[in-house]
Amino acid sequence: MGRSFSFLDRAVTIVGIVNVTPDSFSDGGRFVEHDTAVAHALRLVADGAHLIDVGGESTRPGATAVSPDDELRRVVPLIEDLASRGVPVSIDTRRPSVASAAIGAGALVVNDVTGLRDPAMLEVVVGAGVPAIVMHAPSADMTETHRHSGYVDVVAEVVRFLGAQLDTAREAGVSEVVVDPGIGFGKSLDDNITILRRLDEISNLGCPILVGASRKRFLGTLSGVDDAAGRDAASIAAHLIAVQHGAAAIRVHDVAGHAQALSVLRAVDV
Ligand code: PMM
Repeated sequence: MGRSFSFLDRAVTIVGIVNVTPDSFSDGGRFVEHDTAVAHALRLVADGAHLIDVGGESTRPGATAVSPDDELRRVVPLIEDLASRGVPVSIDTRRPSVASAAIGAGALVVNDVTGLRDPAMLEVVVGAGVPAIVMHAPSADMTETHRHSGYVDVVAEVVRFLGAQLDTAREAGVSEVVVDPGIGFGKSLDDNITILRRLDEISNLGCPILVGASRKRFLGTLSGVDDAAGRDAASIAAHLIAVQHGAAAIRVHDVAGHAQALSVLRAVDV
């Protein structure tokens, strides 16, 4: 189709989240049905999303495992539908087979929460010539990741991991890499705060940074809001801080709220 996506085309890329999982922690699995998911994605685009991140497997602590076939069944028809409407889509998956099918269906970006650890995933990304979001998680195994605690220096560890994955990706020929510190993935409240505070240190890697804090548990702890869907104001605060510290992309549920907040930031903070 000749379409492509680059994170370098605008100052801040707003990535809108569409989870087609029955157990997503933050939107309660409301978007499992195809038409509902399409309508929601189109709403996010109308609200100002530049990219729609489609995921078919929840990575939250204790989430039920999804078979590759189920993951494919959830994401492929949705991506086909969105791509046919000209909506730029990223695929949020850890599985090379799902990434490959999603690209075949029209996805323009691969978002891998295991940070391209799997050589087969690297091969898919290089073969398709698409940008990759490379996220830090302490382990490729999500149960292990959520059990992890205790960094000597969380930012140093995130920079070390992302730097190594970035070198590997560049050597393999990945066209564009976006790095992501993986807020909430095997990180304590203090770790998440430290990452936001010291995000500038990740900029030294010399590629765009994506931050995904939207509705996450640490924002519930900080704000006292138990219901994830009620944490949009806290999410906006976290993402504005991230942008001021160098983030070039934010992954969010409430696109309209973030677009509104960014318009103010853009006017004041050049
Ligand atoms: N967080 C979640 C899922 N995928 N991808 C990236 N790149 N960064 C993130 O922080 C991230 C992600 C979990 O949150 P969700 O259940 O709200 O999607």
